[in-house]
Amino acid sequence: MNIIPPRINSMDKVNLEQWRWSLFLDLTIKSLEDFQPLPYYIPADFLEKEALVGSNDKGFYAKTITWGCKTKYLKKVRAACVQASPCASVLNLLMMPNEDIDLPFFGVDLVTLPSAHLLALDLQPILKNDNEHTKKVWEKLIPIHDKWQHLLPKGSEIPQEARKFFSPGFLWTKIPIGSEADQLIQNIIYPAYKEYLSLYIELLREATKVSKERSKMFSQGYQSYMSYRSTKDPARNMLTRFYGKDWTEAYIHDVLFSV
Ligand code: DBV
Repeated sequence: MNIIPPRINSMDKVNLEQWRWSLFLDLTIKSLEDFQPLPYYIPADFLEKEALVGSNDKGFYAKTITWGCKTKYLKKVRAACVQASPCASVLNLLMMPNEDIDLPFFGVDLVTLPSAHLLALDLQPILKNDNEHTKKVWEKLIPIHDKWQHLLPKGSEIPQEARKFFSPGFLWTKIPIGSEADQLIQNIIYPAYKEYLSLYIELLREATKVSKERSKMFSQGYQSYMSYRSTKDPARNMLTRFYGKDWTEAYIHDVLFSV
């Protein structure tokens, strides 16, 4: 019998049967290897969580694993990996730079639901109206976005109040479940992901420290982003259904979007 030991460290392997997004996470972890990644503390109840949802004969297991690391310039990289067949398969990834470094967030939401895939990729600005922060990123990001977005169905409208957290290079699509979707994920989403990630890694290599004054401004943008993500987390209902309110609120506020 193949017994998998419990995860005790945020960088321990993610073993999730049937999980759709392994290639994406593996590539991400590999891309960070050059930056001497280190684990950081995540309480055991969030490193790995499993629950039986519903009654025994009609129920299913919902498992969530959190992978995380930090590097010199990234105070936190964390991946929330959810497998709850037949309900959901999710990779939600966020790379958070130190506040005294001029870098955007790397934000990813790859979500498979029973009827559709919702797929989001972005290099999200910390301060959208700060030209010095955004220009050098957008110059390189927008061509990548334009290369792939037109090959995908459109996603739903993003609410007005949320737009300040997205870049003009936000790749966003909703694709009905089926073999065509599998092709699009393999032939469009995966190569697009590779290019978004490579750009982020290139920016990370070139990243520089900012002045104390700019760092203060970044801190404010940071707080505002985290507060938006934690208040509006679209996974809240799903996670509450799986694991209850207390676990979910602690996960969202203290693990996923804590500053
Ligand atoms: N979204 C999260 C986290 C998740 C997660 C931490 C742990 O921020 C999953 C899991 N996203 C998730 C789920 C759904 C969505 C939807 C389960 C489906 C919710 C449902 O239909 O019940 C992108 N994700 C969405 C939506 C958007 C995004 C716009 C649709 C919301 C809606 O229509 O109600 N999330 C959003 C985004 C980033 C992101 C742009 C960053 C790139 O992470």
